[in-house]
Amino acid sequence: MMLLREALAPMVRRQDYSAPAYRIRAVELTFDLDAAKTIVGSRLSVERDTALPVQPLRLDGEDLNLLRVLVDGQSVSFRHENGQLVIDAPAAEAFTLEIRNTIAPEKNTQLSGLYASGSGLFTQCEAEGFRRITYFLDRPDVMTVFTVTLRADKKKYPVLLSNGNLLEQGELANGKHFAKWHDPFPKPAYLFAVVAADLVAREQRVLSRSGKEHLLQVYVKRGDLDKTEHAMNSLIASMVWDEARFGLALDLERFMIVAVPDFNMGAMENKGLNLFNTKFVLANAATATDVDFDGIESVVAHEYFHNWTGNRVTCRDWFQLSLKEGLTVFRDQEFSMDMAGSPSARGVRRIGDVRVLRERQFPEDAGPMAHPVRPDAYQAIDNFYTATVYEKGSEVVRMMHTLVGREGFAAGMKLYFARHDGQAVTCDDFAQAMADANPDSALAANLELFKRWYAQAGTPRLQARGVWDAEARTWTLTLAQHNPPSPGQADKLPQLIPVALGLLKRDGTALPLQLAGEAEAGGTERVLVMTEATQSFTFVNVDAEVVPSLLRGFSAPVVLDDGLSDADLLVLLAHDTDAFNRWEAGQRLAANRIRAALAAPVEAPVVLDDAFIAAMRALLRDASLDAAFKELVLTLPSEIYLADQIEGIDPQRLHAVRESLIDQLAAALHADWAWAFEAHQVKVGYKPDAWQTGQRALANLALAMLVRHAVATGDPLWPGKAYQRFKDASNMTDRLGALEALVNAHAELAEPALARFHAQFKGEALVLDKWFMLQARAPERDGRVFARIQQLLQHPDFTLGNPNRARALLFSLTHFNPAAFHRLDAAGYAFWADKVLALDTANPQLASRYARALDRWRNLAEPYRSAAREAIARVAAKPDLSGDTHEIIQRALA
Ligand code: 0A1
Ligand code: ZN
Repeated sequence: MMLLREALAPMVRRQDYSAPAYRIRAVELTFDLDAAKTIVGSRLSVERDTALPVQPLRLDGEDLNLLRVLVDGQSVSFRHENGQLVIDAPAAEAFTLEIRNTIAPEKNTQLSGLYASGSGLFTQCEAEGFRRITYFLDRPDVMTVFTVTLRADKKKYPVLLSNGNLLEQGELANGKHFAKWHDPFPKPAYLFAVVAADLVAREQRVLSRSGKEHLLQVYVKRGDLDKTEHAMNSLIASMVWDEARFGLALDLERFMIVAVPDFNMGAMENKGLNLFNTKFVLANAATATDVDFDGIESVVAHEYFHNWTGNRVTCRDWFQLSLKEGLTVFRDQEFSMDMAGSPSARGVRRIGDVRVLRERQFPEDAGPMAHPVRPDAYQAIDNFYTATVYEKGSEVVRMMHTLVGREGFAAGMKLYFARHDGQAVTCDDFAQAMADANPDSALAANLELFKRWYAQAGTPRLQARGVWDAEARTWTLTLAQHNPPSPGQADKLPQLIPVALGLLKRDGTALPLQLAGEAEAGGTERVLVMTEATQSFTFVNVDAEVVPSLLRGFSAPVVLDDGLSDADLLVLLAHDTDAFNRWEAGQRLAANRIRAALAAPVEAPVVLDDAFIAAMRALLRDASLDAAFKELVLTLPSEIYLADQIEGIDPQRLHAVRESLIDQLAAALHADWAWAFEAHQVKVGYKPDAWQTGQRALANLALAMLVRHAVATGDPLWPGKAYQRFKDASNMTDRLGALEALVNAHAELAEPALARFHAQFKGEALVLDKWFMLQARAPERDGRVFARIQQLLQHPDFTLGNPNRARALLFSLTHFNPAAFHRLDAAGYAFWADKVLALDTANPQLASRYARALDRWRNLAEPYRSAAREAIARVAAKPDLSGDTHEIIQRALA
C-alpha cells in the first residue's frame, strides 16, 4: 500500500531541476464552456531546445478526457506515462501541436482547474491546475503568449473573461456568444484564468503617472455591487503606492478582479484577471468588520503587487515560491503600514504581522512540516503554500531591507527588474540583485551567510546577556545563537541576525549609543549585525545599569532569550519608544505569570500581582497612546502562541490558567474598562481607518471584559447593555463585538442574540460564516462549545463543500480553539479524523490544510499525545488517501 501511494506522489527535489527541453511560444485555446462537459481545443506552437539532447515531449495532464492529438495537422503516436502524455521525439525543431479534450467542471470539487461555483465557471491554476484543463508543459519556467476564445450560452454566462485584452466578441447560433482575449505578455500556465458567469462590475478609469489610461473592474454577482467600493479603492491605492515607492506602473490596459464564492485560498494573481475569494472583495459597513476591511486592503494589494513580483518576474520552479510570495507579502505589509499613516499605527500593524508569524510560522518551524523558506523537496506543492514560504519569507526580505536601508532596497528592486524582467528566476537571483545594488552593505559583505535564511529550516534561538562594568563605564552585550534540529537538518550553521536595539536607563530615558572604537555616539537606536555563533559588542560611556531593548521592531524572526527580569520588563512596558518591544514587554510579563501558574500545583489559586495590574491600568489610561495599541497590550498572549513555547503542553490547564487571568483583569480593572468603553465610542460616520478601527477594537475589548465580569458576578447590567448595542449597532464591527462579548462570556442573552443575528443575515454567506465562526471559537466551558459545534454540523446552512463555511466551523475548532479541540475524552481528535477523511475525497487541498491541526501532537502532554497519535494513525490507514493529505500525515508520524 505504501508503495502504491508513493508511486502516486513521488518526491520532487530542487537539485533535480533541469531546464525545459521544449518551449511553448504561443497557444490558442478555445473553450466550449458547459458545466457538465467543456470542450477544450489547444493549438500549441512548440519549439525544441536544440542545445539539449533530443528527448520525448512530455505534457502534464490530470483528469482529462483526451479526444485527439495532431502534430502539424497529422495524427501522431503518443502514450501515457506517469500521468503525462508522451510524444516520442517529434521530427521537427518547431511544430504545431493540436489537442482536443473534454473536462467536467461541475464534477470538479477540488477547486483546481476549471470548476463551477455559484452559477459560474472559474479557473484556479496555481500551482498545477492548468494540467486539469488541458495537456501542457505545466511548469513556471515555460512562458507562453495566450490567445483564448470562449464560447458559451449567453443567458447563463453573459460575462466571458480571460487574461489580457478583449479582441473581439459577438453572437453565435443557438443562444450562444463568444469572446476572444489576447494576453501580450508571455506567462506561465499557472497565471492563466477564465471566467464565465452572470456578473456585474464596478468600473473605474484611472491614469497612471505616465499618463496611460487603465480600466479597472471589480466583478461580483448581481446584488453585491454595494460591497465593492473598498476593493476598488484598495486597488487604486495599491497602484499609486507601487508607482510612488518602487516606480512600478501597471502594464495592462485592463485590470480585473472577480469574486468567487468557492475558493481554496485567499485570492490569485492571474495576469490582469485576479480571482478572489468573496471574503477578500465584498465589504460594506453593515456586513463586514474592520478586520475584514483590512484583509481586503492587504489581499487586493498583495495580488496587485504580484503583477511585478510574480508575473513580470516569475519563479524558475516551485522551490522558489518564496521569491514571489515572501517578497509580495513584504510589499503588502509595507503598503498597509504606509496606509495606516502614523508611526504608532505602523507599530500596531507590525505587531499584528509578528503575531501571525509567531502563531502560525513558529509552530510550523518546530513541527514535522518544518521546511526552509526555499524547500528542498516536496510531494505535493500545494502543501508548501505555507507560513514559512509566505510570512517567514517576508521576514527574510525585511531583514535585507534592514541591512541595506529603504533607498538601498529600492535600488535593489530596480536592479532586479532591470536584470530579470520577463524571466523565471530564483531566490538567489533576488538576493544577488539586492547585494549588487548595495555593494557597501552588510548584506553584500555577508551574502552567502545571509542566504542561509533560505536554506535552513527552524527558528533560531538568540540568547543575549549584558554586563555593565562600572569602572570601565562599559556595557557589553554577548549574543549567542543556536538553531535546533528540524526534519532532515540535524546540524545548523550560524545565521546572519540583524539585532536592532536601544538602551534605556532605569528612568526610561534613552541612552546615546557609542560602540567601543567609535569617535562619538550616534543616535539612540542601531542595528548590530550578528554573523557568528557568539559575538560581543561593547558600548562605552555607560554610567549606570541599563535595560536593553533588543530586537526592536522584531528585526529578525528568532526566539529571544534576553534574561530580563520582570522589573526590567516593567521599565520597557512603561517607556520603550519602540512600539513592538513595548507591547512585547507586556506580553512577556503576562506569559511569565502564566508559566508560573502552570508550574504551580493545580489546586494553587492563580493570583495576578498588583504590579502587573497597575502597569496594565496605567497603560490603559495613558492619554498619549492610541487605542489600537492599548487593545493589543491588554490582550493576553494567545493559547496557540503559548502552547508553542511550552514543552509538553496540557491545553486544558493552559486554558484554565489563561481564562482565570483574564477574569482577574476584568475584575481588577472594572472601573477602567467601564471608562474605556464609554471613552472610545466613535461618534462620526463609519470609516475603516486606523483611528476608528482602534477605537472600536478597544471599546469591544472593554465590553467583553465588562460582560465577562458581570456574568461571573450575576450582574445583569452589562449583558443588557451589550444586547442593546448588538441590536442597535450601525456597523458590523460593533454588532459582532457585542455579540461576541455575550457568546464568549456564555451569557444567557447570547442565545437570543445568535438567533436574531442569523435571521437578520441569513442571505449573506460571508456573515453566516461569522455566525458559525463565532460560536466555534468561543472559549470552551464544560464542553459546551464542542457540543455546539457538533450541533452546527447538522445546521441546514452548513456545508463541507464551500471552503469558507468549512473553515468557519471545522478549522475554527481545530486550528483556533485548542481548549475545545484537545479533550480528555479524545472526541476532538475523532472529530478531526472524520473530517479529514470526509474532506479528502472531495477537496484534497482543503483536507491537507485541515489535517495540519495535529502537526504538533508530539508537544502535547499525556493523555492528549497518545490519543492524537491514534487519530492520526486512523487517517493514515485509509488506503486511498490523496497525495496532499498523505504527505502531511506521513510527516506527522515520521
Ligand atoms: N498565489 C496566491 C495564492 C494561491 C496559491 C495557490 C492557490 O491554489 C492552490 C491559490 C492561490 C497568492 O499568493 O495570493
Ligand atoms: Zn501571493
